[in-house]
Amino acid sequence: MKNHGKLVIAALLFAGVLAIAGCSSETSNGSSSNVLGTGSGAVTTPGTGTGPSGQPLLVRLGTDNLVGDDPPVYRKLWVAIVTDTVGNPVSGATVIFTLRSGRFLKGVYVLPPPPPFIPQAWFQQATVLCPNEDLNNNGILDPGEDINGNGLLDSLGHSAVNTTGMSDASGVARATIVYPKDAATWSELTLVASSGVGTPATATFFAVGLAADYSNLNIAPPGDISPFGAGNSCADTL
Ligand SMILES: [Ca+2]
Ligand SMILES: [Ca+2]
Repeated sequence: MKNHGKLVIAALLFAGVLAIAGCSSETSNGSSSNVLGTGSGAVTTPGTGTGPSGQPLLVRLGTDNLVGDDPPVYRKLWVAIVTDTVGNPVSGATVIFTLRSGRFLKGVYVLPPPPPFIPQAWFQQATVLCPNEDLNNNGILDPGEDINGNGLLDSLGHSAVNTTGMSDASGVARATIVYPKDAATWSELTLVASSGVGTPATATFFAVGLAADYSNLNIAPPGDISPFGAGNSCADTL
């Protein structure tokens, strides 16, 4: 019981990080609406590679606080910055993008405590943070990996990314990650970017949601119940 309490507290603290908000008026699909993300909490590692003429490259991943609103999916834009070893852009480098699924949260969204509590938006009440079942990251269910016993790897299959991007004159190659809205804030992803031969750059984060989708207290937000369940154990699908 004591351990369970600690888990809940840890998950709630983590969820609090996800609830950071900002403002914006730009979208990726041309429409004009609030596209504020709910915060990424991303952890990134730089990468190395080789360019079109075999020269050594540096590759780093980054993003902003926006998310494209294209119901029923979100489109989250990341960029790989491709430079030579002294920071000058390298154009025409092909960057290969892949996605790995990570950990996932169970829980529900609840109404916020009354004012003066802020923000007055749907509040993520996570019950447990579960490990990625794909222990060896091969995308295949291997013996011993199905912790919750549903015959599937969790949390695979909630997102997609374009296969490649070409760096432009500023050294920018773009990756658009698409996922259904109800996976936002519950699923962790790792974006991997490689170019030529080297160590790929990575960014690990929980899929962000659009703040406006969580701000109307009269309308349930997407993923009001986590697609992974609302129980407090990683050993079942409740
Ligand atoms: Ca596996
Ligand atoms: Ca499973």
